[in-house]
Amino acid sequence: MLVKGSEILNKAHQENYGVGAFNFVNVEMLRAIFEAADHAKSPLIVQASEGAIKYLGIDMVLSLVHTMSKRYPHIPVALHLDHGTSFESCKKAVDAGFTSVMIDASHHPFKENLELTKQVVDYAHSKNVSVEAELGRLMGIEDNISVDEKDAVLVNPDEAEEFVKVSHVDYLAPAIGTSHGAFKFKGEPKLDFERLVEVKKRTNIPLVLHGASSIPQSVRQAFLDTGGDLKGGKGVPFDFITESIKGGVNKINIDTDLRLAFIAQVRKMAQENPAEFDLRKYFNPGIEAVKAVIVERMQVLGSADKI
Ligand code: TD4
Ligand code: CA
Ligand code: ZN
Repeated sequence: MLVKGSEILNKAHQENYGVGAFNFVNVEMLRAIFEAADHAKSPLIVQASEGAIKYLGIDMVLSLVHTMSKRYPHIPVALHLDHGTSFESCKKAVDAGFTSVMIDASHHPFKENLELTKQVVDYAHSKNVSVEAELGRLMGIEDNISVDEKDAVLVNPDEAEEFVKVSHVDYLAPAIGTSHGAFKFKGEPKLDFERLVEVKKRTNIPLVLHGASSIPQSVRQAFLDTGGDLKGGKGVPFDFITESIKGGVNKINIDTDLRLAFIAQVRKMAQENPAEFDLRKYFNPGIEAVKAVIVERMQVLGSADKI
């Protein structure tokens, strides 16, 4: 059943577990995500970026998600706009039937971020839709980064407290050292958990971890085995994910792991069966691989067996 985002995340916040927010750009990814949630008996957040909406068309996004949520009526699912860049973009998603939107104005000065977030919250709440906002920059941090540099890119807990109080935003993504994609950390993975705990204490709402793909060994190996190039890429280790959830994170954004897992299977099929041109033979192994990644992750997050 399609529900508003805060219905899923407030429960996770009260009971201290994480819910995966998985990006999709096609039927195959969306099927894998729903089939995994069904298997793991987990609540679910599916999210579309503005790029995904451009690729599929917003009408297609809605009809795919409606179809899948009817197919699995026992799964509580929220449809979320990932990294909305403007009021108009968020309004379009709300009007189309999304049940959660993110306004990402974190690159603006604090006051402007707050004003824009407030505007989105006012509109979204009038339509019973939840809102996520972001504070700080998504950027890897290193061991030798100075306190001043850290303060410039990571969330400021005082600001977080004021931001949540004034904006009435439903959940907040505080920058604590992650970034998108496969190249999150130059050296060893490092996150500012102290800052996270402080933000949770001051805000007491569900928090969001962006850039939360882990690139576990199985995903890395499958990608490399088929000739993929990951260079020095690495993800957020599972024990960091667990630690983040302990520190108050409830929404965990995962895209890169799904992309890597899917593409490895497509590439494998192409290499092993050069005469094959039935699309389904390429995509079915991709769906199965993505499903396995998600089922395992739902266990790590603690959302498995919650429905
Ligand atoms: O918000 N996200 C997903 C970002 C998706 C970007 O999509 P476009 O290419 O369409 O812009 C995350 O936080 C995912 O983090 P990850 O660690 O999986 O990269
Ligand atoms: Ca941002
Ligand atoms: Zn993100």
